[in-house]
Amino acid sequence: MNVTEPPSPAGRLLKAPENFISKDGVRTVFSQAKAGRRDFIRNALAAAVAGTASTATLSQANPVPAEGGDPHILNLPAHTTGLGQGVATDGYGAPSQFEKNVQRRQSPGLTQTTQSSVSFAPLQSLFGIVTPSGLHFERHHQGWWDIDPSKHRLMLNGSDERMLKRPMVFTMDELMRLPSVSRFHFIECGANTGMEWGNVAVPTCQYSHGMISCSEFTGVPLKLLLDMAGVDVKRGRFVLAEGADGSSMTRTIPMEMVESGEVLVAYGQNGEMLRPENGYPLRLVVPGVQGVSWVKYLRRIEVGDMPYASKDEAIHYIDLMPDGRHRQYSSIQECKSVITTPSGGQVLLDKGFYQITGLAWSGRGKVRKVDVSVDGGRNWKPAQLQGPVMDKCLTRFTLPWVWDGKPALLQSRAVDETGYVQPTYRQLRAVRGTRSIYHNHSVQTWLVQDSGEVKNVQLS
Ligand SMILES: Nc1nc2c(c(=O)[nH]1)N[C@H]1C(S)=C(S)[C@@H](COP(=O)(O)O)O[C@H]1N2
Ligand SMILES: [Mo]
Repeated sequence: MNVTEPPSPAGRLLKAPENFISKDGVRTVFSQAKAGRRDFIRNALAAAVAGTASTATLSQANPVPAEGGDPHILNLPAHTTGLGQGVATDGYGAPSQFEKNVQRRQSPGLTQTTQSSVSFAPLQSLFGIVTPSGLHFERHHQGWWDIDPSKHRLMLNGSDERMLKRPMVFTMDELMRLPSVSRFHFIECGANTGMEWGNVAVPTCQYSHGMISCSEFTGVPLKLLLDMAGVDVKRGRFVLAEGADGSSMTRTIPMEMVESGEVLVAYGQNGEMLRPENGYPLRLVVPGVQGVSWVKYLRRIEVGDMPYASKDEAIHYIDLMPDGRHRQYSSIQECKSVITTPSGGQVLLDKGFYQITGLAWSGRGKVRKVDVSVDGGRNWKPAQLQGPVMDKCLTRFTLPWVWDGKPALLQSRAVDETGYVQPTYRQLRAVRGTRSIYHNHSVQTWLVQDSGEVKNVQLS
Protein backbone atom coordinates (compact mmCIF):
# COMPACT_ATOMS: atom_id res chain seq x y z
CA MET A 1 0.00 0.00 0.00
CA ASN A 2 1.33 3.35 -0.98
CA VAL A 3 0.39 6.36 1.11
CA THR A 4 2.15 8.90 -1.05
CA GLU A 5 0.21 8.41 -4.25
CA PRO A 6 0.38 11.34 -6.70
CA PRO A 7 -2.56 13.78 -6.65
CA SER A 8 -5.51 12.54 -8.68
CA PRO A 9 -5.62 13.88 -12.27
CA ALA A 10 -8.78 15.79 -11.43
CA GLY A 11 -6.83 17.76 -8.84
CA ARG A 12 -8.54 18.95 -5.72
CA LEU A 13 -12.27 18.49 -5.68
CA LEU A 14 -13.32 21.94 -4.56
CA LYS A 15 -16.64 21.99 -6.34
CA ALA A 16 -19.70 20.78 -4.48
CA PRO A 17 -21.27 17.78 -6.20
CA GLU A 18 -24.68 18.24 -7.78
CA ASN A 19 -26.47 16.01 -5.35
CA PHE A 20 -26.46 16.13 -1.58
CA ILE A 21 -26.27 12.35 -1.70
CA SER A 22 -24.32 10.85 -4.57
CA LYS A 23 -25.92 8.24 -6.83
CA ASP A 24 -24.21 5.40 -5.01
CA GLY A 25 -25.69 6.59 -1.74
CA VAL A 26 -22.59 8.15 -0.24
CA ARG A 27 -23.17 11.34 1.67
CA THR A 28 -20.40 13.69 0.58
CA VAL A 29 -18.51 15.39 3.36
CA PHE A 30 -18.62 19.09 2.66
CA SER A 31 -15.75 21.27 3.59
CA GLN A 32 -16.65 23.71 6.31
CA ALA A 33 -13.59 25.90 6.03
CA LYS A 34 -12.80 28.38 3.28
CA ALA A 35 -9.33 28.30 1.77
CA GLY A 36 -7.14 31.00 3.29
CA ARG A 37 -8.90 31.18 6.63
CA ARG A 38 -5.80 30.21 8.51
CA ASP A 39 -7.08 31.44 11.86
CA PHE A 40 -9.93 28.99 11.55
CA ILE A 41 -7.59 26.13 10.89
CA ARG A 42 -5.27 27.17 13.71
CA ASN A 43 -8.13 27.37 16.23
CA ALA A 44 -9.66 24.14 15.03
CA LEU A 45 -6.29 22.46 15.33
CA ALA A 46 -5.91 23.64 18.91
CA ALA A 47 -9.41 22.42 19.68
CA ALA A 48 -8.73 19.07 18.06
CA VAL A 49 -5.60 18.67 20.14
CA ALA A 50 -7.66 19.40 23.23
CA GLY A 51 -10.19 16.78 22.05
CA THR A 52 -13.10 19.18 21.79
CA ALA A 53 -14.32 21.70 19.25
CA SER A 54 -15.13 25.03 20.91
CA THR A 55 -18.11 27.11 19.85
CA ALA A 56 -15.74 29.89 18.81
CA THR A 57 -13.89 27.50 16.51
CA LEU A 58 -17.03 26.10 14.97
CA SER A 59 -18.63 29.51 14.42
CA GLN A 60 -15.72 30.29 12.09
CA ALA A 61 -16.68 27.31 9.96
CA ASN A 62 -19.34 29.43 8.22
CA PRO A 63 -18.59 29.89 4.54
CA VAL A 64 -18.11 33.49 3.41
CA PRO A 65 -21.40 34.59 1.75
CA ALA A 66 -21.32 34.82 -2.05
CA GLU A 67 -20.83 38.29 -3.54
CA GLY A 68 -24.15 40.04 -4.14
CA GLY A 69 -25.93 37.78 -1.69
CA ASP A 70 -27.03 34.19 -1.81
CA PRO A 71 -29.88 33.70 -4.31
CA HIS A 72 -31.15 30.86 -2.15
CA ILE A 73 -31.86 33.46 0.53
CA LEU A 74 -32.73 36.51 -1.56
CA ASN A 75 -35.24 34.92 -3.95
CA LEU A 76 -38.14 33.68 -1.91
CA PRO A 77 -38.73 30.04 -2.80
CA ALA A 78 -42.15 28.53 -3.54
CA HIS A 79 -42.19 26.83 -0.16
CA THR A 80 -42.18 30.22 1.56
CA THR A 81 -44.83 31.84 -0.61
CA GLY A 82 -47.14 28.95 -1.50
CA LEU A 83 -49.35 26.46 0.27
CA GLY A 84 -47.67 23.28 1.45
CA GLN A 85 -48.97 19.77 1.13
CA GLY A 86 -51.83 18.51 3.28
CA VAL A 87 -51.55 16.19 6.25
CA ALA A 88 -51.67 12.47 5.60
CA THR A 89 -55.20 11.15 5.55
CA ASP A 90 -53.89 7.64 5.26
CA GLY A 91 -50.68 5.97 4.22
CA TYR A 92 -47.26 5.50 5.77
CA GLY A 93 -44.64 8.27 5.82
CA ALA A 94 -41.62 8.11 3.54
CA PRO A 95 -38.20 9.88 3.52
CA SER A 96 -37.55 13.05 1.50
CA GLN A 97 -37.20 12.60 -2.25
CA PHE A 98 -33.71 14.11 -1.88
CA GLU A 99 -32.65 11.15 0.26
CA LYS A 100 -33.69 8.53 -2.27
CA ASN A 101 -30.11 7.39 -2.88
CA VAL A 102 -29.78 6.32 0.74
CA GLN A 103 -30.69 2.69 0.21
CA ARG A 104 -29.87 -0.84 1.13
CA ARG A 105 -27.67 -2.23 -1.60
CA GLN A 106 -26.19 -5.48 -2.80
CA SER A 107 -22.42 -5.60 -2.77
CA PRO A 108 -20.68 -5.18 -6.12
CA GLY A 109 -18.23 -7.85 -4.86
CA LEU A 110 -20.85 -10.59 -4.47
CA THR A 111 -22.84 -12.61 -6.97
CA GLN A 112 -26.07 -10.73 -7.65
CA THR A 113 -28.84 -13.06 -6.52
CA THR A 114 -32.18 -12.23 -4.95
CA GLN A 115 -33.59 -14.95 -2.69
CA SER A 116 -30.40 -16.23 -1.08
CA SER A 117 -28.71 -12.93 -0.70
CA VAL A 118 -27.68 -9.93 1.38
CA SER A 119 -28.49 -6.25 1.21
CA PHE A 120 -26.19 -3.94 3.16
CA ALA A 121 -27.21 -1.00 5.36
CA PRO A 122 -25.84 2.44 4.28
CA LEU A 123 -23.84 3.06 7.47
CA GLN A 124 -22.05 6.06 5.96
CA SER A 125 -25.34 7.98 5.67
CA LEU A 126 -26.82 7.19 9.10
CA PHE A 127 -26.64 9.12 12.37
CA GLY A 128 -26.79 8.04 16.00
CA ILE A 129 -27.18 4.35 16.73
CA VAL A 130 -30.65 3.29 15.54
CA THR A 131 -31.01 1.87 12.03
CA PRO A 132 -34.25 3.00 10.37
CA SER A 133 -36.25 -0.17 9.76
CA GLY A 134 -36.45 0.41 5.99
CA LEU A 135 -32.63 0.50 5.86
CA HIS A 136 -31.97 -2.51 8.14
CA PHE A 137 -29.63 -4.94 6.40
CA GLU A 138 -31.24 -8.13 5.06
CA ARG A 139 -29.90 -11.63 4.92
CA HIS A 140 -32.22 -14.30 3.58
CA HIS A 141 -31.25 -17.87 2.83
CA GLN A 142 -34.46 -18.53 0.89
CA GLY A 143 -36.22 -15.21 0.36
CA TRP A 144 -38.56 -13.31 2.68
CA TRP A 145 -42.26 -13.71 3.34
CA ASP A 146 -45.03 -11.49 4.62
CA ILE A 147 -46.68 -14.05 6.89
CA ASP A 148 -50.30 -13.59 8.03
CA PRO A 149 -49.96 -13.14 11.80
CA SER A 150 -53.40 -14.60 12.45
CA LYS A 151 -52.14 -17.90 11.03
CA HIS A 152 -48.70 -17.85 12.62
CA ARG A 153 -48.02 -20.17 15.56
CA LEU A 154 -45.11 -20.60 17.99
CA MET A 155 -44.65 -24.17 19.22
CA LEU A 156 -42.64 -25.17 22.30
CA ASN A 157 -41.60 -28.76 22.84
CA GLY A 158 -38.86 -30.87 24.41
CA SER A 159 -36.67 -33.39 22.61
CA ASP A 160 -38.38 -35.73 25.11
CA GLU A 161 -40.99 -35.13 27.82
CA ARG A 162 -38.41 -34.79 30.60
CA MET A 163 -37.01 -31.60 29.07
CA LEU A 164 -40.34 -29.76 28.94
CA LYS A 165 -43.45 -30.91 30.81
CA ARG A 166 -46.20 -29.14 28.83
CA PRO A 167 -45.61 -28.66 25.10
CA MET A 168 -47.42 -25.44 24.15
CA VAL A 169 -48.64 -23.56 21.09
CA PHE A 170 -49.04 -19.77 21.09
CA THR A 171 -50.95 -17.59 18.68
CA MET A 172 -49.65 -14.03 18.16
CA ASP A 173 -52.55 -12.67 20.25
CA GLU A 174 -51.64 -15.00 23.10
CA LEU A 175 -47.99 -13.94 22.96
CA MET A 176 -48.76 -10.25 22.81
CA ARG A 177 -50.84 -10.25 26.01
CA LEU A 178 -47.84 -11.49 28.03
CA PRO A 179 -45.41 -9.17 29.88
CA SER A 180 -42.95 -7.71 27.35
CA VAL A 181 -39.66 -5.79 27.41
CA SER A 182 -38.07 -3.36 24.91
CA ARG A 183 -34.29 -3.25 24.48
CA PHE A 184 -31.76 -1.75 22.08
CA HIS A 185 -29.38 -4.26 20.52
CA PHE A 186 -27.22 -4.63 17.44
CA ILE A 187 -27.53 -7.59 15.09
CA GLU A 188 -24.46 -8.40 13.01
CA CYS A 189 -24.17 -11.20 10.45
CA GLY A 190 -21.17 -13.41 11.25
CA ALA A 191 -20.06 -12.82 7.63
CA ASN A 192 -19.90 -9.03 8.04
CA THR A 193 -16.54 -7.74 6.71
CA GLY A 194 -15.99 -11.30 5.43
CA MET A 195 -14.68 -10.32 2.01
CA GLU A 196 -11.77 -8.46 3.57
CA TRP A 197 -10.23 -11.67 4.91
CA GLY A 198 -8.89 -12.25 1.41
CA ASN A 199 -7.59 -8.69 1.20
CA VAL A 200 -10.44 -7.60 -1.06
CA ALA A 201 -11.04 -3.96 -0.25
CA VAL A 202 -14.68 -3.20 -1.09
CA PRO A 203 -15.22 0.51 -1.84
CA THR A 204 -17.50 1.79 0.94
CA CYS A 205 -18.28 1.03 4.58
CA GLN A 206 -21.77 0.04 3.42
CA TYR A 207 -20.19 -3.01 1.78
CA SER A 208 -17.38 -3.60 4.27
CA HIS A 209 -19.48 -3.27 7.45
CA GLY A 210 -23.15 -2.89 6.40
CA MET A 211 -24.28 -6.31 7.61
CA ILE A 212 -24.94 -4.74 11.00
CA SER A 213 -27.99 -2.87 12.20
CA CYS A 214 -29.33 -1.71 15.55
CA SER A 215 -32.92 -1.46 16.70
CA GLU A 216 -35.12 -1.27 19.74
CA PHE A 217 -36.68 -4.74 19.89
CA THR A 218 -39.85 -5.56 21.81
CA GLY A 219 -40.90 -9.03 22.84
CA VAL A 220 -41.38 -11.66 25.52
CA PRO A 221 -38.33 -13.19 27.22
CA LEU A 222 -38.03 -16.79 26.00
CA LYS A 223 -37.35 -17.76 29.62
CA LEU A 224 -40.90 -16.76 30.55
CA LEU A 225 -42.43 -18.95 27.84
CA LEU A 226 -40.26 -21.94 28.74
CA ASP A 227 -41.12 -21.52 32.43
CA MET A 228 -44.83 -21.51 31.51
CA ALA A 229 -44.25 -24.77 29.65
CA GLY A 230 -42.46 -26.39 32.61
CA VAL A 231 -38.89 -26.53 31.32
CA ASP A 232 -36.33 -28.60 33.23
CA VAL A 233 -33.19 -26.46 32.96
CA LYS A 234 -31.09 -29.07 34.75
CA ARG A 235 -31.57 -31.47 31.85
CA GLY A 236 -32.39 -29.11 29.03
CA ARG A 237 -29.15 -27.15 28.56
CA PHE A 238 -29.85 -26.11 24.93
CA VAL A 239 -32.70 -24.88 22.80
CA LEU A 240 -33.18 -25.24 19.08
CA ALA A 241 -34.86 -22.33 17.27
CA GLU A 242 -36.60 -23.02 13.95
CA GLY A 243 -37.92 -20.62 11.30
CA ALA A 244 -41.03 -21.02 9.14
CA ASP A 245 -39.39 -20.18 5.79
CA GLY A 246 -38.05 -22.70 3.29
CA SER A 247 -34.44 -22.27 4.44
CA SER A 248 -34.92 -24.76 7.31
CA MET A 249 -33.07 -22.27 9.47
CA THR A 250 -32.33 -23.94 12.80
CA ARG A 251 -29.78 -22.86 15.38
CA THR A 252 -28.77 -24.09 18.84
CA ILE A 253 -28.83 -21.51 21.66
CA PRO A 254 -27.21 -22.39 25.02
CA MET A 255 -29.76 -22.42 27.86
CA GLU A 256 -27.64 -20.08 30.01
CA MET A 257 -28.29 -17.31 27.47
CA VAL A 258 -32.02 -17.98 27.75
CA GLU A 259 -31.83 -18.12 31.55
CA SER A 260 -30.20 -14.66 31.65
CA GLY A 261 -33.51 -13.29 30.35
CA GLU A 262 -31.80 -11.61 27.39
CA VAL A 263 -33.13 -13.86 24.63
CA LEU A 264 -36.43 -12.44 23.35
CA VAL A 265 -39.22 -13.79 21.24
CA ALA A 266 -39.67 -10.44 19.52
CA TYR A 267 -42.49 -8.95 17.47
CA GLY A 268 -41.54 -5.26 17.76
CA GLN A 269 -38.76 -3.29 16.04
CA ASN A 270 -38.32 0.46 16.47
CA GLY A 271 -41.79 0.99 17.89
CA GLU A 272 -43.77 -0.95 15.28
CA MET A 273 -44.15 -4.56 14.27
CA LEU A 274 -41.09 -6.22 12.69
CA ARG A 275 -40.70 -5.64 8.97
CA PRO A 276 -41.40 -8.73 6.80
CA GLU A 277 -37.74 -8.74 5.67
CA ASN A 278 -36.70 -8.94 9.33
CA GLY A 279 -38.96 -11.84 10.30
CA TYR A 280 -42.52 -10.56 10.70
CA PRO A 281 -44.39 -11.51 12.78
CA LEU A 282 -41.87 -13.15 15.14
CA ARG A 283 -38.09 -13.44 15.41
CA LEU A 284 -35.62 -14.55 18.03
CA VAL A 285 -33.39 -11.80 19.47
CA VAL A 286 -30.12 -13.25 20.82
CA PRO A 287 -28.09 -10.23 22.01
CA GLY A 288 -24.36 -10.35 21.25
CA VAL A 289 -24.68 -13.45 19.07
CA GLN A 290 -24.17 -13.49 15.28
CA GLY A 291 -27.23 -12.74 13.13
CA VAL A 292 -27.85 -16.29 11.94
CA SER A 293 -29.08 -17.27 15.43
CA TRP A 294 -31.70 -14.51 15.34
CA VAL A 295 -34.13 -16.89 13.66
CA LYS A 296 -36.80 -15.07 11.64
CA TYR A 297 -40.40 -16.24 11.14
CA LEU A 298 -39.79 -18.13 14.41
CA ARG A 299 -42.24 -21.03 14.68
CA ARG A 300 -40.70 -23.59 17.02
CA ILE A 301 -38.44 -23.85 20.06
CA GLU A 302 -37.27 -27.26 21.17
CA VAL A 303 -35.45 -27.95 24.44
CA GLY A 304 -32.69 -30.57 24.37
CA ASP A 305 -29.67 -31.80 26.30
CA MET A 306 -26.97 -31.21 23.67
CA PRO A 307 -26.14 -28.95 20.72
CA TYR A 308 -28.12 -29.96 17.63
CA ALA A 309 -25.33 -29.75 15.01
CA SER A 310 -27.82 -28.45 12.44
CA LYS A 311 -26.58 -27.61 8.92
CA ASP A 312 -26.22 -23.90 9.75
CA GLU A 313 -23.85 -24.66 12.63
CA ALA A 314 -22.10 -27.86 11.46
CA ILE A 315 -21.14 -26.92 7.90
CA HIS A 316 -22.00 -23.21 7.68
CA TYR A 317 -21.02 -20.38 10.05
CA ILE A 318 -17.83 -22.19 11.05
CA ASP A 319 -14.35 -20.66 11.04
CA LEU A 320 -11.59 -22.23 8.92
CA MET A 321 -8.42 -22.04 11.03
CA PRO A 322 -4.83 -21.86 9.71
CA ASP A 323 -4.21 -25.57 10.46
CA GLY A 324 -7.13 -26.56 8.20
CA ARG A 325 -9.53 -27.42 11.03
CA HIS A 326 -12.86 -25.70 11.58
CA ARG A 327 -13.99 -23.88 14.69
CA GLN A 328 -17.71 -24.39 15.47
CA TYR A 329 -20.21 -22.56 17.69
CA SER A 330 -18.11 -19.38 17.68
CA SER A 331 -21.24 -17.30 17.86
CA ILE A 332 -20.41 -14.22 19.94
CA GLN A 333 -19.63 -11.11 17.91
CA GLU A 334 -16.40 -9.78 19.41
CA CYS A 335 -15.55 -6.14 20.06
CA LYS A 336 -15.36 -4.17 16.80
CA SER A 337 -15.66 -0.65 15.43
CA VAL A 338 -15.58 1.29 12.17
CA ILE A 339 -15.30 4.94 11.22
CA THR A 340 -18.36 5.79 9.11
CA THR A 341 -17.32 9.38 8.25
CA PRO A 342 -14.91 9.99 6.62
CA SER A 343 -15.07 6.55 5.01
CA GLY A 344 -14.51 4.87 1.65
CA GLY A 345 -16.14 6.63 -1.29
CA GLN A 346 -16.56 9.97 0.49
CA VAL A 347 -14.68 13.07 -0.62
CA LEU A 348 -13.27 15.79 1.61
CA LEU A 349 -13.63 18.94 -0.44
CA ASP A 350 -11.02 21.04 1.31
CA LYS A 351 -8.63 20.85 4.23
CA GLY A 352 -9.86 22.03 7.60
CA PHE A 353 -12.22 20.87 10.27
CA TYR A 354 -14.13 17.58 10.13
CA GLN A 355 -15.80 15.49 12.76
CA ILE A 356 -14.61 11.91 12.62
CA THR A 357 -17.47 9.63 13.65
CA GLY A 358 -18.22 5.94 13.72
CA LEU A 359 -19.78 2.99 15.48
CA ALA A 360 -18.42 0.55 18.05
CA TRP A 361 -19.98 -2.57 19.55
CA SER A 362 -19.27 -5.76 21.47
CA GLY A 363 -21.22 -8.99 21.82
CA ARG A 364 -19.80 -9.31 25.32
CA GLY A 365 -21.25 -6.17 26.85
CA LYS A 366 -20.75 -2.42 26.73
CA VAL A 367 -18.12 -0.52 24.82
CA ARG A 368 -15.70 0.99 27.32
CA LYS A 369 -13.45 3.04 25.06
CA VAL A 370 -12.70 3.85 21.43
CA ASP A 371 -9.35 5.24 20.26
CA VAL A 372 -8.88 6.91 16.89
CA SER A 373 -5.69 7.21 14.86
CA VAL A 374 -5.15 9.44 11.81
CA ASP A 375 -1.67 8.05 11.07
CA GLY A 376 -2.31 4.35 10.56
CA GLY A 377 -2.06 3.32 14.21
CA ARG A 378 1.16 5.08 15.29
CA ASN A 379 -0.62 7.55 17.57
CA TRP A 380 -4.04 7.19 19.18
CA LYS A 381 -6.48 9.66 20.72
CA PRO A 382 -9.50 8.74 22.85
CA ALA A 383 -12.78 9.42 21.03
CA GLN A 384 -15.85 10.74 22.80
CA LEU A 385 -18.57 8.11 23.35
CA GLN A 386 -22.10 9.40 22.84
CA GLY A 387 -24.55 8.19 25.47
CA PRO A 388 -26.37 6.17 26.31
CA VAL A 389 -23.75 3.41 26.10
CA MET A 390 -25.82 0.22 26.21
CA ASP A 391 -25.14 -3.48 26.55
CA LYS A 392 -24.61 -5.35 23.23
CA CYS A 393 -25.70 -2.25 21.38
CA LEU A 394 -24.09 0.12 18.88
CA THR A 395 -22.22 3.03 20.46
CA ARG A 396 -21.56 6.20 18.45
CA PHE A 397 -18.13 7.81 18.86
CA THR A 398 -16.77 11.15 17.62
CA LEU A 399 -13.46 12.98 17.44
CA PRO A 400 -12.82 16.50 16.10
CA TRP A 401 -10.13 16.52 13.40
CA VAL A 402 -8.40 19.11 11.27
CA TRP A 403 -7.26 17.68 7.95
CA ASP A 404 -4.01 19.27 6.77
CA GLY A 405 -4.57 18.18 3.16
CA LYS A 406 -1.95 15.43 3.33
CA PRO A 407 -2.65 11.69 3.06
CA ALA A 408 -4.03 10.32 6.33
CA LEU A 409 -4.79 6.80 7.51
CA LEU A 410 -7.91 6.76 9.70
CA GLN A 411 -8.50 3.91 12.12
CA SER A 412 -10.66 3.22 15.15
CA ARG A 413 -9.95 0.64 17.85
CA ALA A 414 -12.61 -0.32 20.39
CA VAL A 415 -12.19 -1.81 23.86
CA ASP A 416 -15.15 -3.47 25.61
CA GLU A 417 -15.99 -3.73 29.29
CA THR A 418 -14.22 -7.09 29.56
CA GLY A 419 -10.99 -5.26 28.58
CA TYR A 420 -10.85 -6.97 25.17
CA VAL A 421 -9.11 -4.81 22.54
CA GLN A 422 -10.16 -4.92 18.87
CA PRO A 423 -7.23 -6.53 16.97
CA THR A 424 -5.34 -5.36 13.89
CA TYR A 425 -5.26 -7.56 10.76
CA ARG A 426 -1.80 -8.71 11.69
CA GLN A 427 -2.94 -9.83 15.15
CA LEU A 428 -6.15 -11.44 13.87
CA ARG A 429 -4.47 -13.31 11.02
CA ALA A 430 -1.75 -14.62 13.34
CA VAL A 431 -4.47 -16.58 15.14
CA ARG A 432 -7.18 -17.07 12.54
CA GLY A 433 -5.28 -17.23 9.24
CA THR A 434 -6.61 -15.73 6.01
CA ARG A 435 -9.14 -18.25 4.72
CA SER A 436 -12.06 -17.60 7.04
CA ILE A 437 -15.30 -15.96 6.00
CA TYR A 438 -16.81 -15.28 9.38
CA HIS A 439 -15.97 -13.17 12.41
CA ASN A 440 -13.60 -10.61 11.00
CA HIS A 441 -13.52 -7.86 13.63
CA SER A 442 -10.21 -6.29 12.68
CA VAL A 443 -9.37 -2.60 12.87
CA GLN A 444 -10.46 -0.95 9.58
CA THR A 445 -8.28 1.57 7.73
CA TRP A 446 -9.49 4.39 5.47
CA LEU A 447 -6.91 6.26 3.43
CA VAL A 448 -7.69 9.94 2.90
CA GLN A 449 -5.79 10.75 -0.28
CA ASP A 450 -4.47 14.25 -0.87
CA SER A 451 -7.18 14.64 -3.52
CA GLY A 452 -9.67 14.34 -0.63
CA GLU A 453 -10.98 11.01 -1.89
CA VAL A 454 -11.27 8.34 0.79
CA LYS A 455 -10.35 4.78 0.00
CA ASN A 456 -10.46 1.38 1.71
CA VAL A 457 -6.96 0.03 2.34
CA GLN A 458 -5.40 -2.68 4.48
CA LEU A 459 -2.15 -2.15 6.33
CA SER A 460 0.07 -5.18 6.61
N1 LIG B 1 -35.85 -18.00 9.18
C1 LIG B 1 -34.70 -17.40 8.86
N2 LIG B 1 -34.04 -16.77 9.83
C2 LIG B 1 -32.88 -16.14 9.56
C3 LIG B 1 -32.31 -16.17 8.26
C4 LIG B 1 -33.04 -16.82 7.25
O1 LIG B 1 -32.65 -16.88 6.08
N3 LIG B 1 -34.24 -17.44 7.58
N4 LIG B 1 -31.09 -15.56 8.04
C5 LIG B 1 -30.24 -15.41 9.22
C6 LIG B 1 -29.03 -14.63 9.01
S1 LIG B 1 -27.72 -15.44 8.31
C7 LIG B 1 -28.91 -13.35 9.48
S2 LIG B 1 -27.45 -12.50 9.36
C8 LIG B 1 -30.07 -12.64 10.06
C9 LIG B 1 -30.36 -11.41 9.22
O2 LIG B 1 -31.44 -10.71 9.78
P1 LIG B 1 -32.08 -9.51 8.96
O3 LIG B 1 -32.45 -10.00 7.59
O4 LIG B 1 -33.26 -9.07 9.77
O5 LIG B 1 -31.04 -8.44 8.88
O6 LIG B 1 -31.25 -13.44 10.12
C10 LIG B 1 -31.01 -14.81 10.39
N5 LIG B 1 -32.26 -15.48 10.58
MO1 LIG C 1 -25.86 -14.11 8.57
